[in-house]
Amino acid sequence: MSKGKFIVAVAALTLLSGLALAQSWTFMVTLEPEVGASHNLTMAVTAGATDGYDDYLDVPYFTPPDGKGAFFPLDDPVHPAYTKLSTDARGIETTDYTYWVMRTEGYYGLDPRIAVWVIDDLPDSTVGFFHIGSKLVSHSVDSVSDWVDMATADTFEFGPGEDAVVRFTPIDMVDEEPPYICGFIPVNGASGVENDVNINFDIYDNIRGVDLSAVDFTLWYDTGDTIEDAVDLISWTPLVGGYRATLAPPDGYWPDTTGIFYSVSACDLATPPNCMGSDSVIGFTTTEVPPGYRPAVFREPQPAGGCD
Ligand SMILES: [Ca+2]
Ligand SMILES: [Ca+2]
Repeated sequence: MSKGKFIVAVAALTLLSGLALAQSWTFMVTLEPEVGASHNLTMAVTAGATDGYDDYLDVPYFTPPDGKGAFFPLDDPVHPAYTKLSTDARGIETTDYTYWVMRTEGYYGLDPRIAVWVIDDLPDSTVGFFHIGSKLVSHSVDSVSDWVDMATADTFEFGPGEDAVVRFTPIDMVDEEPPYICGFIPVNGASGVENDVNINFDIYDNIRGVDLSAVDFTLWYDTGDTIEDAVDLISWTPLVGGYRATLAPPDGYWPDTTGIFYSVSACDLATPPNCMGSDSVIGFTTTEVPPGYRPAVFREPQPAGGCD
């Protein structure tokens, strides 16, 4: 290897390790199950760690003689000896939430348990965001209904019989933009549109994706007729980052010389969802078809359907 290539290789390795380090972090939460009792639990993200037990990265927790403590529950069939951790390291995940469940044991008082942390110790916001909530011990993390932003408070109360749960949202998952719609065919305001053309449009959403179950679609004619349940007549074709909608005339042909209108809006799959602020309203007018005559097929040049 020439000296120049070597320097480039070293620079590339340094850059890569810097990126990996940027995503490695530890963060400690202290559980206080009753006045005067405190137990530190450390969550970590680092390359090479897994959801299971990792030698040298996870730290096992063993219940002390008095039976009072706190731990991260672990269910790892490969390492059945370890069911409780005091440091719980996970791998670097950029496209999904990571949850840490924190559980106390040996405390039977009815007062709330308290989780405490230092806001300044939270990993940099360029890494992601942290929320805390609670759930019944027997329930899954999906049952957490309220999440508190850990950058805005430094304590959290949870009840006897409950776990505290920390949720980490990697920065790549943060999505605050609603979907957008484009690629309308026929184009808005078109006239003389043949009576058998399909309606097409594209819905895109960056990051989390379009929630097809939340698409709001209404179809009506300038005769005053509204087509019931028209959204159910749409077929959806997946695109990169979205979907293409195709809607054939509900009765085979659009009515002649009629204004056809539809409105559409959508939300994404973020929690809470980002929804379009207003509906897109599109209209076109169909051509007249003399009885017994179908015009030769001639279509106006249409946009390809992209959004650029
Ligand atoms: Ca682990
Ligand atoms: Ca979005």
